[in-house]
Amino acid sequence: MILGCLMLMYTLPGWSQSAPAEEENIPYLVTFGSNADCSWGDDDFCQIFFLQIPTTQTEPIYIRVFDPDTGGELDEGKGEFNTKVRFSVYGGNGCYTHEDAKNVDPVGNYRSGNLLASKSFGTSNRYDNGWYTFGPFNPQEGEYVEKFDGRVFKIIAQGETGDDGNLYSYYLSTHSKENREIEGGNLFTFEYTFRLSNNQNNVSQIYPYVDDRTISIKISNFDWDNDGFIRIVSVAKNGELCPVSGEDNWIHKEFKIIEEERNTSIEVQFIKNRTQRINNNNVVLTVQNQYGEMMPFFVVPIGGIPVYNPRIRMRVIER
Ligand SMILES: [Ca+2]
Ligand SMILES: [Ca+2]
Ligand SMILES: [Ca+2]
Repeated sequence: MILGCLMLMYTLPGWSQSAPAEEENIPYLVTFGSNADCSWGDDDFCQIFFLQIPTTQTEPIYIRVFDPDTGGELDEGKGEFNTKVRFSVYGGNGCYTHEDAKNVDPVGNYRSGNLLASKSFGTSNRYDNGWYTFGPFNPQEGEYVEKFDGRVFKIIAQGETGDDGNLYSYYLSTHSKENREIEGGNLFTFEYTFRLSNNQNNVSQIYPYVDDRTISIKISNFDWDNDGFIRIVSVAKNGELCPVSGEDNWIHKEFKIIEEERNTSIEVQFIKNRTQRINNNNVVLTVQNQYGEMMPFFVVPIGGIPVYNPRIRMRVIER
């Protein structure tokens, strides 16, 4: 498989295997309790990440969750903290390949596969500013996926009760008490729900992967709250602007994809509003191809960070 080879070849040594990745410059993931108001920035109170483990990894793996409870200084309270969020780890057949697992909305059998571990975290603060570790898991417990030449696990964060925002992050590790990268490992999602920095000079970026069947992409963003700009960078796009959503609504924009952009990552940049300070801004982002299939965001960008090439752009104009 060409795709499999590409995905193996282009793992970036030293890039952090956390979600969000340090290099994405995004402070935290966010999932709200099930009674929250969507206008706070989470459209469905559910976040699904996949963990990609290369076949070369035979030692046990761990998925570590930073600040899994809701109630400390990081988290976003509405009135008193009363929120519970459950984290569940899945492996086995269908955990990734079942189509409901790749859907943007948590409907149908998105909890597909074998449930390997599950824990609900409330407001206790026992893990405030600290780590909870799921595992060890034998890599063989993941679902084998040929195009990754590896196995895939899934972790679902689901708001159970309450109306507060749980901020947290993940680290894929070879160690139960430390963050140690898995060589060639990666994490990806089809719907990225995260907190933007409060720093007005901040630029964050995430990296959807454009496969060889893609001729156009539709980028959707939710509850951007007019916080600056969203720009697209690729080998052929030099910061094309994506329209942004306001409060509690989705905005969509389609972009054509040319041959040179296939089998590369594109960069979606988030540039904070420099004139008006927007604090505690939670947003959701998805990318679909022309078939309406969701496209994955990898925390370690496949093929590396895309660099705009004016010659490719010129060839597009000449065509
Ligand atoms: Ca509350
Ligand atoms: Ca938290
Ligand atoms: Ca928002």
